[in-house]
Amino acid sequence: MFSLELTEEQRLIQQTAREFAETEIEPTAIERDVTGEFPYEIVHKLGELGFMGMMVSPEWGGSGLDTISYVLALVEISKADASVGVIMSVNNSLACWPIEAYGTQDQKERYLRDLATGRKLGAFCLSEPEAGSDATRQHTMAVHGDGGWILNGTKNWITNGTTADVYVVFAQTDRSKGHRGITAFLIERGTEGFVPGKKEDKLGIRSSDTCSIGLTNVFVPDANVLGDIGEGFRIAMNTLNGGRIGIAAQAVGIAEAAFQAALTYSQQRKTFGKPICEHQAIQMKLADMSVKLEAARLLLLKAAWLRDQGERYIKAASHAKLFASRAAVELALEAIQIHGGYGYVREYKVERYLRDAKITEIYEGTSEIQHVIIARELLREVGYTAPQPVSS
Ligand code: COS
Repeated sequence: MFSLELTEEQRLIQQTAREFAETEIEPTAIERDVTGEFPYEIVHKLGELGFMGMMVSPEWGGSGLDTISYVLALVEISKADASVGVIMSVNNSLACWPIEAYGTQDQKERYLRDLATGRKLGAFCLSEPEAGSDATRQHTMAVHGDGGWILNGTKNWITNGTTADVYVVFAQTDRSKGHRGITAFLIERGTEGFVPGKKEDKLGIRSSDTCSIGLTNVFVPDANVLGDIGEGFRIAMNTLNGGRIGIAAQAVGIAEAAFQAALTYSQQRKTFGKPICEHQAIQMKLADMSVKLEAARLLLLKAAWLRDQGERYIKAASHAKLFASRAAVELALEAIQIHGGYGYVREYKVERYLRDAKITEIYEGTSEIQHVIIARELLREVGYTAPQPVSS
């Protein structure tokens, strides 16, 4: 049965993440937002805490924890700095997970151990200039040659793009088979022809590192094919199902930060002779914000719980991502409104929450794609089948 009570271990993880986030991440978040500097030191420490491979088996250097522990930690980290949150989320959900789920023993030995302990950083390369939501339309081609594959193409919007050591890369190996002709590959940084572009200058999550990657005649040995030939799209989709829970956690973290900032400020700021928290207009806002935050948190925990139970969680993950990302944007906007003019300046943090929140409605499947996924799952649950076209 779904329970809201956290175990002793889950509470400890949450507390550890909260303390680390408050002391080591939050104090320098504004500075990183300005400079866009990648938080190497923090990521290194997250690795030491066991937060870079939280669900990976201890056999491979991971912490062997459940999804609930993972999201509890990710909420705390993202609350302090959503840029750090996405770095952690991509390494856990989009790099460690597919390698543990689909990798060979040799691949796990060569890559997973270092990724799970944070000694190395991972990235996930699915999107392309002309294949974002429509992820089956991969233009990157892989052609088999002597002992391996030659890859050519371009990948876009790659988180950890210039800083990662190991990249999970998707390419078309048989165009005639459509999405069943896509294969996943593991590529190491420094491989000849694999060239990360310049770091994107983004609206938010500014200290996370996002770039395009050019692939020109990149040789990938057969030993670095992840999963089976033609299994890539399935790997990508299954990876993103879990990734979306991570992004929902990031969004809940931002929403919580916005809410707390607004609640605190509303008790300090006075207008018309009393703290603004005593004005009904502000109380309405705070009440609405708290409802959305709690609803987002519950959807997040439900998705994580279903995953931990081994149940189908595709719809729940999309519910959580869709709702939490919208809540993060809405709460950040309201937090700015409650701060008035102060909310519009960097020093008061809430404007950063808005800039950081927006991307959660876009990456790992836009909100529009989450609607598509939810509707498909609903129809699947009722056993709907599309009517066959009538032949004339
Ligand atoms: N989980 C597991 N499998 C899934 C899946 C999911 N969420 N969604 C689709 N699949 C499977 C289907 O079952 C189908 O499998 P078969 O090979 O057995 O036929 C296959 O993938 C293709 O599915 P479909 O025909 O439905 O593909 P579509 O092109 O219609 O696209 C969506 C499906 C839109 C759901 C998919 O392309 C998607 O998720 N797009 C967003 C991608 C994304 O998140 N991009 C951001 C990149 S990471 S920043």
